[in-house]
Amino acid sequence: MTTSPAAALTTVALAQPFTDQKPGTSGLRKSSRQFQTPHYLESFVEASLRVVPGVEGGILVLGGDGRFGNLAAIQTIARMAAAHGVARLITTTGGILSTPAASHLIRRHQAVGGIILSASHNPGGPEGDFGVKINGANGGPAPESITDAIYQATLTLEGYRILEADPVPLDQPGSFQLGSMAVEVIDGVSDYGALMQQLFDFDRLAALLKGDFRFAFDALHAVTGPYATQIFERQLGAPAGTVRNGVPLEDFGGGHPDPNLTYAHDLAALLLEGDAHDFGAACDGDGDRNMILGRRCFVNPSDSLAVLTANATLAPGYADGLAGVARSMPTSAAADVVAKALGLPCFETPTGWKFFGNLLDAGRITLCGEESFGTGSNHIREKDGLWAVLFWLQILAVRGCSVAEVMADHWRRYGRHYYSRHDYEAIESDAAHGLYGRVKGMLPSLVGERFAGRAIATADDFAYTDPVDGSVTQGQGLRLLLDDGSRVVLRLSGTGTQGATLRVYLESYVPPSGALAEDPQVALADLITAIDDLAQIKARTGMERPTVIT
Ligand code: VG1
Ligand code: CO
Repeated sequence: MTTSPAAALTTVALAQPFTDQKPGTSGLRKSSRQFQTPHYLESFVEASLRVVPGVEGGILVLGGDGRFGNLAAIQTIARMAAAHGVARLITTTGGILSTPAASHLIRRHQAVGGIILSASHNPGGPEGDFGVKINGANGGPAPESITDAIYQATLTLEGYRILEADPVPLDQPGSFQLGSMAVEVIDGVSDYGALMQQLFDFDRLAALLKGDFRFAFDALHAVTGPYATQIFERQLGAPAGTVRNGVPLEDFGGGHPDPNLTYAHDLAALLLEGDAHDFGAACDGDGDRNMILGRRCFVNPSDSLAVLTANATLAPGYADGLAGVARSMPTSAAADVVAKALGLPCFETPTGWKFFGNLLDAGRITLCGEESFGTGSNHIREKDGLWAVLFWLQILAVRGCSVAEVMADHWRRYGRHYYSRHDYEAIESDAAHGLYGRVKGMLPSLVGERFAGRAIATADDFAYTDPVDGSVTQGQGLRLLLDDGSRVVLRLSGTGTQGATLRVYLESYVPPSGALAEDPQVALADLITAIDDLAQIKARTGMERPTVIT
């Protein structure tokens, strides 16, 4: 054990508080440039350390996705944690810690919470984005009561406390002392691999991956590289090279670490335009998202949640069945249909993983997911990219069929929810809010009106009452529910950092007897045209087409 010499406690005064540190859908996310502003990171961390219960004398988990700014921020936060009386700080070699692995560490070590440095799927580097996410003792994203209190604290912050000390070496595991705080540097990968081994049948998966099944995993030069290499190649014996772009880079190799058809185009092309692979998957910057591809087959994330729900008992960790499922409001109702058939409770929450926390803690759900490539379960309190990939491998191994066959069989049984999300990114902020405000104002007059050949049955701004603690969250998205069960939802993103991002969610259900093999953009064409007419999207954004279509 080494003791850092010259450890002295300092209070740094702020000339004035920062007024823009309100966390969005998932933590505080800003440009790297903004985070380089002197005292900017420290302000948000100080507020968080004051607000999160139990920090003094407690255990804290700290790590990030390896992007530009990660290592420097870890050193700063470690010294601040020491100044706030944290008893033990758990951090990782190279500062590499995925969001799901952080959630697991918090729970395993009964920490009071964790600080995860990531702007998730946003690009990194000096010209990219940085972010800070605060998680609570259950391992999940802090609820709004906490993030609101943190924001309030930043608004009146007079200064912050920090220990002056040498940096903690992060190049290998070890134990250190920072003032009176113990620092443990651990390998962030092994605990997570062990957890996965409890949930899935690794012998069966190894047999699949060592056989002639061809799998390509793209880590997009983000945090899952070391985890995927450890689990797929070392633990399960997949051929070397199965994991692509597996070395985390500060700027993700200049890419956009967002596992969708636009930003993970190399993998998408490999699976959708070629026949050399049976299965493809990718995760995002911080490892909580997943994209699933089969040979010439893209699995929509809403469908993925439904398939996992329908096949859950094939995985050892879920062999006893599920307590219930939940999905975020804009996620398609594909999982609802499965839940109904299985007699399971099904919940609809606002966008953002923090809203699943209470349901998971109360044991009311086992699986949950979002249309934005997020799927997870009660094994932790975050969505979990590699978990979802392993779950799919488990299903394919047990059923012995292709991804396309799993999907076709699923739709034949439950019907198909044609679904797409159209994102209009980096719109000028006033234009986006003008568009959104106008539709919001129109809602009361829309009920009963015609829309894409159907009638509008409900038009509202989604509000949610948490069934566990009764808290109410309003303003979560404009919904047009049509009389045939189709719907269109509009939301403004809470994670973007440039201008505003409008998300348009489109959904239409076809029963098992209907046409199940259409192109979703064709099946949804009338809804796409109708919402553009109603919301004047092209005219008001000046954009001919969405930036990203999922
Ligand atoms: C987006 C997604 C949302 C997700 C959030 C955080 O939020 O739509 O479903 O929970 O990102 O994801 P928004 O407000 O931009 O729509 V992340 O992966 O991996 O921090
Ligand atoms: Co993420």
